[in-house]
Amino acid sequence: MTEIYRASASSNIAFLKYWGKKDPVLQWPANDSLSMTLNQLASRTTAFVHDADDHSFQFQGEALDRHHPSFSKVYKHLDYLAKTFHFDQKLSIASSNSFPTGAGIASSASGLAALTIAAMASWTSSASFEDLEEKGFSREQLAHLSRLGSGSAGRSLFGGYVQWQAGSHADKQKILPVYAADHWKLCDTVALFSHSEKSRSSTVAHGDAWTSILFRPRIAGAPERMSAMLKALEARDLSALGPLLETEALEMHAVMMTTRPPQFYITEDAVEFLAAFRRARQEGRFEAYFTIDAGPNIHIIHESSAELVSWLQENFPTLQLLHDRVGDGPSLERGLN
Ligand code: 2P0
Repeated sequence: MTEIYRASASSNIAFLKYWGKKDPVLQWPANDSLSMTLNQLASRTTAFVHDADDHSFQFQGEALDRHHPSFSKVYKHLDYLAKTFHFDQKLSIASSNSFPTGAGIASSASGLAALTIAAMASWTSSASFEDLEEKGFSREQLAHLSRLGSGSAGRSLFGGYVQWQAGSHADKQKILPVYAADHWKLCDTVALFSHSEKSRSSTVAHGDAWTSILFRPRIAGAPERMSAMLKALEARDLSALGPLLETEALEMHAVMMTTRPPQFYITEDAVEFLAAFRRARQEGRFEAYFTIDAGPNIHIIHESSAELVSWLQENFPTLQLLHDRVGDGPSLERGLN
């Protein structure tokens, strides 16, 4: 019998986006970001030590080797962790997502968070987060290790509302929970406009951000927007948070559209949807606000609005929706294989 470690980590939706890096090697972001960890949109990853020459990785049941273009970062991350902490054993990893990969729901966030937890638990024989902490790997340290795999993954190590602070130096970064999930039970209804892989990976596109004339003014304005968002979050004030969410998402996409090469993630049907959505809100049909990540899907943030759901069903009966809400953060358990 082999001990097997099962980790689950949910995706997170950024309210204030991480876009652009001061240092790509140290994963030092250009600005602070703020996100809500989701509940059901998650990656589930198992890991166990195996007697082999290399790690093995399966995604949704398919074995993928270290040269696979979309998954080489998994092996790279395992190599980094093994080298840093002198773990000699090789791991057998299997992972699956509860949502389509590469379609603008941050699959690298949940994926690299769950991978980091499962791998570190496996190497250190830790049955829980408390065990990991006793062995010197606190939740915040795991968040930083996850961030090195993929920036946004760091925020998925905590539930509720999470801030990633860039700090004055790359090693002064902080990832911390700001409010637990029960502070404000916000929902995220995701309107899926594409299931396909992104044309340009986020990691590559992050590097392009500096070529946009809009990027430096964006970075300069981020602290003020962060303060306003934190204030709205503290007061649970959706009518204050909502417009900030929308401006933030549109500003990030304006940066993306003005880089060299320009990057258009938002599709024509999503633009049409947004026009109808804003009109309906103006008419008082519901209170809800959108945000958009590096993909075409629209995330609608609301306080469990039944009016929103009926409006969506009436007006977009064929549109695929994923309903989620703020979640409590990752889990870890140990079993026998
Ligand atoms: C975010 N995104 O804050 C922003 C909003 C997408 C749009 O973080 O290079 O996959 O692995 O650190 O984390 C996507 O970037 O990039 C992202 P890497 P990552 O969620």
